[in-house]
Amino acid sequence: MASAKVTINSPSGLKITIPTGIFIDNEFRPSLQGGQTFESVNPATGKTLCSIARGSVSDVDAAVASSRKAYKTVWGKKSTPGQRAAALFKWAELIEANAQELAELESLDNGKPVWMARDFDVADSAGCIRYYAGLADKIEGKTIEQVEGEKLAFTRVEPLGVCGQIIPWNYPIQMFAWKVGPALAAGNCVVMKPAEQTPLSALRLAELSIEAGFPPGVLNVVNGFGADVGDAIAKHMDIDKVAFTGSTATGRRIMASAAASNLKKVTLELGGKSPVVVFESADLDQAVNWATMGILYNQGQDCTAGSRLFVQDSIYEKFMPKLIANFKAHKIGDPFHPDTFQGSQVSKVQQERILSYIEAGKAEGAKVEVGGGAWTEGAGEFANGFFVQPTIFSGCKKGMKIVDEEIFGPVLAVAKFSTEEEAIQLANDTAYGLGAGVFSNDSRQCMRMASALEAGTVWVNSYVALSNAVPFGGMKASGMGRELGVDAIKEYTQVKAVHYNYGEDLD
Ligand code: TXE
Repeated sequence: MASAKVTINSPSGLKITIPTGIFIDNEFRPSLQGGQTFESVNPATGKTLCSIARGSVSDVDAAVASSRKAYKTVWGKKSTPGQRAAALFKWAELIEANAQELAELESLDNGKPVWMARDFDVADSAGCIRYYAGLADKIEGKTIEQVEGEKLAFTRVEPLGVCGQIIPWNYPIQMFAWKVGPALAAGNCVVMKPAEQTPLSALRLAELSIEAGFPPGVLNVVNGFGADVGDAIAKHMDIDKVAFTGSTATGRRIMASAAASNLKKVTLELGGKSPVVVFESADLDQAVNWATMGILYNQGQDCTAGSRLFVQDSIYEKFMPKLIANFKAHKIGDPFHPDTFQGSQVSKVQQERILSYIEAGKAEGAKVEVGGGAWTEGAGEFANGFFVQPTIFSGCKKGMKIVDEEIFGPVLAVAKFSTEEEAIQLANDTAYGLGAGVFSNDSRQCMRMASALEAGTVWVNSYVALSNAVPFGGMKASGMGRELGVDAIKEYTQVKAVHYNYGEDLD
């Protein structure tokens, strides 16, 4: 059985105490299936961090019943926007007040550098929740004047009800915030399933949500595995919407389960194989810096990772040595060291998956310019961690696995192009459509590219940085629906039309 709380001794000296149970009705409980548990591992050392409750189908049923009750009695139409905003604002404040502890917990569970987790993941998550707190009282319908007779038509924008949310392990706190922020602000109740690789920060966020003042049942968190907890959410007959971020294969399964059960609404944020195009007029040093950040940020475990780089042939020879030097300068290793840019991959499974792609790249004839294997040299106490060297392949072509498939690691595939038309053709030649980058000092060319690139987000002369106010999501096989910005509210509300007759009698 999961103990109620566990204390993790952080390398910084901080003692981090978290609840370990399944979070239902503002309480942490053992799993209904025999109190079963699972372990969470620190990927930087390979050592077990702690053991926590492992949810089952029965726990999902209990969480959904709790959320449905809260929706009908205290949240949804029984709450005011002001109440929802107040709890969200308070939660954001508590997240900021606990930023260092949350960042260390995230780093221990995920492998990313602590400074990155604190200054970006945690800071942006508090900002995201605050953004949606501010939107809670700005959700509006409209009146429609063009109706015949003495009638008025207007729309109400209403919450959906109970939303299931299934998130991945690459940005555990941030994916949590992106999903719950708009859902709760709009009046929905949530059953959240964190990824089994990174279950810990969600437990602390849930604990803080009690202090923030959310009534029991508004937010429930069921940790566990995809095949049972995730699948039960996707198939549930009393969940009104499922929001998912993860692999394209799992996204397909979730959509099929939603269709086969109660036709719940579905939004999907899936994988990518995003292109970055560098034209000859670009500021090369800036393009090198952003392109490096675009693939190495978060150990390359980013759905918008700029994993295909296209460099105009006229600048290729000047560009590549700068890029290689930049990769070599990135410090890899101890996630608690403030100079570390690249920590560990999230798990052994992911490390092995990335290494197998690197081997495929070599076998298929691409040239390794830098990196090309696991990082072990000088690893010291991190020798059993799941690190991968920042790797660049040149001479990459369509048909190679490293060009066609999402690697989700610090591996960049580089190719040359000569004309703008060719760059557009190469960039769009993928099933995915999540992100794209263009570097050029020709503003007309930048605008042409922003229009031509088939991606939900196009960065011009930058890469990877997002804003809570700007919609984010995929075209093509990268998914459907948008997160962040006002657009995300639309994904958590439904429009009801009201025809109001104030004078026309029927004889
Ligand atoms: O993903 P999964 P995995 C990509 C990336 C990575 C690959 C595999 O390429 O290498 O996916 O990662 C839950 N029903 N991305 O296997 O399986 C699971 O428990 C319902 C890109 O970890 O998609 C977890 O909570 N849920 C991505 C979540 O889905 C299920 C981020 C994601 O896991 C389920 C992560 C099921 N049948 C991986 N099976 C991005 N877009 O950012 C699993 N899950």
